Amino acid sequence: MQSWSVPPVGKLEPEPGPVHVYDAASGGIRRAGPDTGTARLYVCGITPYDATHLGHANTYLTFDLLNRTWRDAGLEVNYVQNITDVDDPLLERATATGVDWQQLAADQIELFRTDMAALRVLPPTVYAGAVESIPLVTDLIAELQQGGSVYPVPQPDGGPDDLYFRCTADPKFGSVSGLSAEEMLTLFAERGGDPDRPGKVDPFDCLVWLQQRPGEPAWETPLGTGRPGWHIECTAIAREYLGETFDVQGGGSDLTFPHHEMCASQARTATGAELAQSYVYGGMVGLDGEKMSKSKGNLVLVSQLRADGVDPNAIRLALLGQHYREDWSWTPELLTAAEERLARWREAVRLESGLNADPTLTAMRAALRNDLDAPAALAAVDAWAGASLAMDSDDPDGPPVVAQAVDALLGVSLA
Ligand code: 5CA
Ligand code: ZN
Repeated sequence: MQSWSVPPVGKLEPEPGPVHVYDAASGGIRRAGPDTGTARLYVCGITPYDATHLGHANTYLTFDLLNRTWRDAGLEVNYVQNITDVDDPLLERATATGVDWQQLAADQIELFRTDMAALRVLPPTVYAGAVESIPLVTDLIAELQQGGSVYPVPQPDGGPDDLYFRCTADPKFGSVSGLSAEEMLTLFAERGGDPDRPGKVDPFDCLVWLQQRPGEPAWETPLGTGRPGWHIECTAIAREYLGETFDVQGGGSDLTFPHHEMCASQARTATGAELAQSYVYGGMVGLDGEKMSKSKGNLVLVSQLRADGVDPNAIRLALLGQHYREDWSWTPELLTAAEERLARWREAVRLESGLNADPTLTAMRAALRNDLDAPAALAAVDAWAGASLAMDSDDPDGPPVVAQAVDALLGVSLA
C-alpha cells in the first residue's frame, strides 16, 4: 500500500544517546532502540471506516515523536504500520450506509494519508494492508496449526469450521496488559472478542480465520475461502517486515488488551521469542468526558479543522501539549492556546538575533529522550522564545537553530 509523502525535516546534526520509553509489560521506563543502526517500530494503523479524528492523530503523533527522537539520536528507523482494510466494523459501516466496502476503505485511507501529510507525520517505511497481507497471515496460521495451537470451531449455521488461536498454549498470556482474568474478560467482550462462542476451548481464544459468511468478501486460501481475524493480521505483518523481535510495538491504550496481548501470544507461540522489547501506549483523547470514537460519533476531525482554516502546525502543538500517556479531553481553548504559542514562537524565530540555542536544544533532547516528554520540550522552547523576545540578545544563530530544532524534533514548521 502506498503511504504518504515525506514532509521536509529540519536540519539538525544528530546526537547519539539513549532513548527511554514507558513499557506497559514491565511497568517501567526502559531503553528503547539500539546504540547504532536501525530501530524497529510497529504501530497499529487505522480501520478505515471513518475519518481521522484527534484521538487517532494524537496516537500517530506520539509515535512520530519517537521516530524523530530516534533519528535525532543517529538511528535509522524501520517503521511498519498496517491498515485493517477488511474487518467487521468496516463491513458493518459499509452495509449501514449503503456504500461499497472497498470504496469506503479506499476513500478513508486517502483521507488519512492527506491528514497525516498535513500534520507532517513522517510516513512508515512499510504501509501494509490486511487484504494484501493475506498470504502472510495464512502462513502464520498454518504454522500455529501445525504446532497445535490453532483449532477449528464449527459455524453456527453449518459450513466449514472457523479457526481459533488457543491463547492458553502460551504460558505468558496476560503479560503485556497485566490485567486480572475478570478485567480481561470484560474488555475482551467490549473490544471485538467473543468469549461466549460455543465450541471454543477457552473464553479468551481468539478468531484467526473466519470462513466466508453470506454477502461478505472472502479470499481463497489453503485454509478455506474466508478472511483473517484482527489480531493475527498485525502479528503476521510485524513479523514479516520487522523480524521475530523488534523494539517497540505501539498504539492507543485501548489496544493493550486484547489486541496486543493476542499478538504477543501468537508470536511467542510461533517463534518462542517476545514480539516487542517494549509495548508503548498513548492515552485516550476524549470529548466532553467520553473517549472520542468512531462508534460513538463524538468526533473532532482533523480534516474538518483543516477545512476551517486551522494551521496543522497548531493542531500538532495542541496535541503535543499533553504528555502522550495522559488521557485528556479536547477543548477549543487548547487550540486557541496552541495558536498563540505558535505565533509567539514564529515571532521569536524571526528576530535577527536571540538567546543562544544550545541550552534549549539540550533541554528539548533530554525531555524527548525521557519518555517522549513533549510538554517539557515545549516549555523549553517557550522559555527561549519568551527570553529572546523580552530582552536584547546577541546570538544571530539562536533563532535559526531553534527553528530547525522545533521542525526536526517536534515536526512543527515555524516558517
Ligand atoms: N486497525 C486497528 C489497529 S490494528 C485499530 O484499532 N484501528 S482504529 O482506527 O480503531 O484506531 C487507530 C489507532 O487510533 C489505534 O492505535 C487506537 O488505539 C487509536 N485511537 C482510537 N481512538 C482513540 C482516542 N480516542 N484517543 C487516542 N487514540 C485513539
Ligand atoms: Zn494492530
